[in-house]
Amino acid sequence: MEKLKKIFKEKSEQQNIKLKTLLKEHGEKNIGEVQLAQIYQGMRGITGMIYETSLLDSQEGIRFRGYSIPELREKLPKIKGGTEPLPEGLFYLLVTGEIPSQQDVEMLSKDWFERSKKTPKQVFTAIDAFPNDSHPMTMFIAGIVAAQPQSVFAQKYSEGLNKKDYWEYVFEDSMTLIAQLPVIAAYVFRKKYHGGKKIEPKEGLDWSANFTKMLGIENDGFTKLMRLYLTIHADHEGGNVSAHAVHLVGSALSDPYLSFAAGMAGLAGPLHGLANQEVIKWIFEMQESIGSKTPSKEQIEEYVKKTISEGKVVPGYGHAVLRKTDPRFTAQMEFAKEHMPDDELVNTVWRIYECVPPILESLGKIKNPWPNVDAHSGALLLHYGMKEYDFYTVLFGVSRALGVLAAQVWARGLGFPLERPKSLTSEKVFAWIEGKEKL
Ligand code: CMX
Repeated sequence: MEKLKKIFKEKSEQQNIKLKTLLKEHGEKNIGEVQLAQIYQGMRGITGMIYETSLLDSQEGIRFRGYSIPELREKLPKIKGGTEPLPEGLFYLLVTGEIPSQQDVEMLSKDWFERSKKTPKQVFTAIDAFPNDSHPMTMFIAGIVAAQPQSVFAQKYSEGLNKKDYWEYVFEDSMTLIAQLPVIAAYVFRKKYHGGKKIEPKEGLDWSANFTKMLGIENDGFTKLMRLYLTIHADHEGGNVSAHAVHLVGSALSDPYLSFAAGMAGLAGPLHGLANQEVIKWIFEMQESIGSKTPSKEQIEEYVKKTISEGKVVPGYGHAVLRKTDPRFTAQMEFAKEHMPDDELVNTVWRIYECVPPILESLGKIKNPWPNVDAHSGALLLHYGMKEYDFYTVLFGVSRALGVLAAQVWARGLGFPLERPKSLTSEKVFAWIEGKEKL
């Protein structure tokens, strides 16, 4: 791992020098105005932080270090004879800004395998302590928190750590946590649905292949899907709930275990990562209500209208920043067209895609009627036999670690301070509007 650290050290030192000059020469420039409505509406459109690993364009979608998803599917290393990128390569790219070689990703697979074997025992005890009807995200977060006592950052900080060295121990913790997350996630799966029968990882497998092995779903197609899935869910710039929560909590110098657990608590919300389970639940409810596994366009349209009339959202549609079909949806659709074009549920997802946008658009209030990443993923997972849909957000969480923890290493490398924006009360706002008080 010395190579990765060496590249990061050089790059972050150069970036630190550039940023000092930038702030000295341009620090007083305005980059936007904040309207009163925006602070009441979830801070939409307010640019308020630097997050180095990815950038979201509302029309084009996500770019990881400047690369789009189709570009990464082509450029990132794959296993021999493989078609999908290895998520190890994405992590390398996010940390260094460089496309890794085959050898670089193999080094990461090996390093993560070694670290995965050292998952602390209390992780399993903590997960075991939950009743089986607990949500998998709750158990997953508990497992992450139970792994925290091994934090090197927390240990070194308590001994007295120079701020220049923060990044190195945050990197160390991030590597260990990423390596152990598939173990934690797989154990949640085995405990909740398979009587707690744990499956050990195997030397020589990549991160995704070991994950599917530990889940107990050993199928080449599923592993191929996981490599794509774990790559495309990794990062979506800094303002989404999970990334922002990790960024915020990390800014208090809480270690990567604690800050990542905070991010996962955010991902577990139905308007964010839980939407992938909600999509499948909604489709199953629709099939049941209609009495058909293959509802027609007209039947879907009617059900969509019913959902909206009941004051509910159509899960998997809409986005706070994107204004076009999510390229993560498109990547999954392309995968499905290649590997399962005749799957009934996948075809239903595609029919829903034809029906939902015009209906949402006709409401006249929704800013993005197009599908997001969560609209497609469940149908792919079900195709390979993963029917336990309340587990889907855990898969999202395992992937998200790659982005938010790479970003955390950068945040500490660049010495970002405690995040602490100003808030107001409505009383203060009214007094300001009436000219009685200044803001
Ligand atoms: N179905 C029905 N109504 C929707 C909707 C949807 N899918 N998406 C937005 N709307 C409604 C909003 O509830 C809001 O209604 P009110 O004015 O009555 O409150 C109105 O349209 C305007 O919302 P918006 O500005 O277009 O969207 P926001 O930025 O406020 O919210 C999001 C974005 C994702 C929370 C929202 O689109 C949504 O709830 N989608 C469904 C849940 C989902 O798929 N979430 C996953 C997002 C991706 C991820 O993070 O994983």
